[in-house]
Amino acid sequence: MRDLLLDKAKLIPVLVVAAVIAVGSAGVILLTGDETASTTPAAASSGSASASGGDTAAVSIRDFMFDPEALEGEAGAKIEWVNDDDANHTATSDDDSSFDTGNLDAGQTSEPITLDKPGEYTYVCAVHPYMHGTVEVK
Ligand SMILES: [Cu+2]
Repeated sequence: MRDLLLDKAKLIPVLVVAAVIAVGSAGVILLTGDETASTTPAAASSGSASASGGDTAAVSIRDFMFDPEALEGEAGAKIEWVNDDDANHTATSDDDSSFDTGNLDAGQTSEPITLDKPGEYTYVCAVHPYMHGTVEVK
């Protein structure tokens, strides 16, 4: 019995480290509010992530790319863009009306954007139109 307890105590730091590595490799998929940070192993390989209603998903902008490039969410889920780059960026929907973060300085996080209408939204950085991203609302 005593040995079992010791093993558990040793295991916990290992799990914490594993979780940190998993989050780091999957890009930034943060759910704020009551939720703790979480990630899906599948998201790392596909470059996509998902968020459910009421959650906030974060898209990181780094090295002139959106990470994850493809985000999937339920209607009502919030999305925010975090500029982890040294350059200014935006996340601006291609239809010019669904959303636009406006200019994000280095280190700045956008106001959360909520998409209530299902559909696939493609977006670019208005400063660097070769930067593409997609949000699919279900
Ligand atoms: Cu840009």
